[in-house]
Amino acid sequence: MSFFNRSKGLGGLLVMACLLAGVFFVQRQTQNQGPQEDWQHGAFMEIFVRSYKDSNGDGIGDLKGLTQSLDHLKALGIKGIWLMPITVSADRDHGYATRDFRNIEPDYGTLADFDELIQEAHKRGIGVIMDYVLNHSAFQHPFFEEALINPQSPYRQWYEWRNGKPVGWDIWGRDPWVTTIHGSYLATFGAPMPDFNMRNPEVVKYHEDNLKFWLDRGIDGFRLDATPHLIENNAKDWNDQPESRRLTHHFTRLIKSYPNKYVVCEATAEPKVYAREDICGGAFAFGLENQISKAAKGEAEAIQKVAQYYTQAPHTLASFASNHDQFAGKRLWDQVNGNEVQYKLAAATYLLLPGTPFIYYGEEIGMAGAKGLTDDPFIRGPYSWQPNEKTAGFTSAQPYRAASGNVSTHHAQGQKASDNSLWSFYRDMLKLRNTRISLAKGSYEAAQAQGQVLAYQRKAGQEHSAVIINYGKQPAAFQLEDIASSATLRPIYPSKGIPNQKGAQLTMPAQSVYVFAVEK
Ligand SMILES: [Ca+2]
Ligand SMILES: [Ca+2]
Repeated sequence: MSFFNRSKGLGGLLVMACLLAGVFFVQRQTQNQGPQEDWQHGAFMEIFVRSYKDSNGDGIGDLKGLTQSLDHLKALGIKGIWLMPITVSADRDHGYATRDFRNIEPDYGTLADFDELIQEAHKRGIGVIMDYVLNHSAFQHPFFEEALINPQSPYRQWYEWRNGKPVGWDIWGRDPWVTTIHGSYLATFGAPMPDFNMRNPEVVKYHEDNLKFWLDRGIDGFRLDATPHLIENNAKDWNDQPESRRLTHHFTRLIKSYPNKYVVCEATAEPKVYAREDICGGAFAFGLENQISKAAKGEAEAIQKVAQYYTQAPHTLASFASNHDQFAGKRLWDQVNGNEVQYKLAAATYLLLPGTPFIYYGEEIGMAGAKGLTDDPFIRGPYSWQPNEKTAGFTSAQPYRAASGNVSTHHAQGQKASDNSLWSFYRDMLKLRNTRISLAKGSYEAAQAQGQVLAYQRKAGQEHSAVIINYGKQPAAFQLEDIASSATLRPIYPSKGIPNQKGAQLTMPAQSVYVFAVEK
């Protein structure tokens, strides 16, 4: 715009400006051409860039490495990618301690690498969302550093400073107030990550501008971190305050003022509420994940809960079996102690249900936790590309973190070469989702849980699918409810169907998954 104004009335220059603007516009259009509308129904892959693929031999994963891996993700049937924080961080690890909200973590590459990733993902019909941390910055963010040393600084009002030290606070067993020589500041997630003062309109504006910065560059949406913690009222009322819900909606509305954008919130307090369109429009289904692995082990009560879940929950929830946080459980491999039959049952459970499924990187190849590590690093290890105990095929050098405990047996190379592998199973489940609209975004009806058998039906337009999963170690006689006697059940997965099936009456083989097209 400024270029155009300056050139006004200058004949040849104006023509050149228009030409340049035209080129720029075309370029921008191509870059912003996002994925198809249905991408928001998944499946997504949650990716920790630091641990995914190293392209330059420094032992740390980076954006170029991920860009080079897009065909690998596409082959699985992935529609979206969630990038854990890729902005400049002080932690140089998970990335949630942000130092610069508008630049790429130097370990990961440059803004040009980001642009290339978005472009290449879009070419493959894959959308990309990134983590955005509203609640706090890094202690080393320049604004906080200024507020810390100078109580007169305007940035003092950008954070939660008190002259004295508030008393009586307890957030998850910890006092969130940190004392300094110039008063104390609030840090819900620990001293290195001071909370912003989200009542300050300047802070809200700052976040709006940062979000727009990435949206204008072509990002397809955001995973908003810790949204129930945006605003604290007092020592007792700090979690999920009405002000935090309103503010979450404010940012969500801004993001969705751009076409075809997706937002998913981390709201452990009330996922079903945050999934509503008037708050976030998407939220992780915390609480469902441990029922999924229990169901996979055949626990009848968990199977009941899984069957009921989406009868009472918005379909805008996002389901998962595990993620990057230990509080959501270990890697699925470690949850089921390497039992691949149970592993597949767990995967089928959440990949075919309503809600947008999020696969945690490495889950699709049966990756175990990192060798010899504990806590969060245990579940955030380098991706197992090849059976190499040292590098895992993740890097040509020494990886920054130990490889997975089962890298020699479970790696992308081997998993993709076998028809019976976990990877092939995930691919088949995603193919069902990607080819049957009823499974991607249809209704959820006739939910049944009988003993260790779960069944439900999903409809979209004329398409009608029935999913039956037997978690038990014995075959089970089963009758699908609400199927017209004139209807036929055409096997979709596996294509052979069930022996001796009579309409809706069937005997489910032990520990099996079946999907049928219900046809008139
Ligand atoms: Ca690297
Ligand atoms: Ca806060």
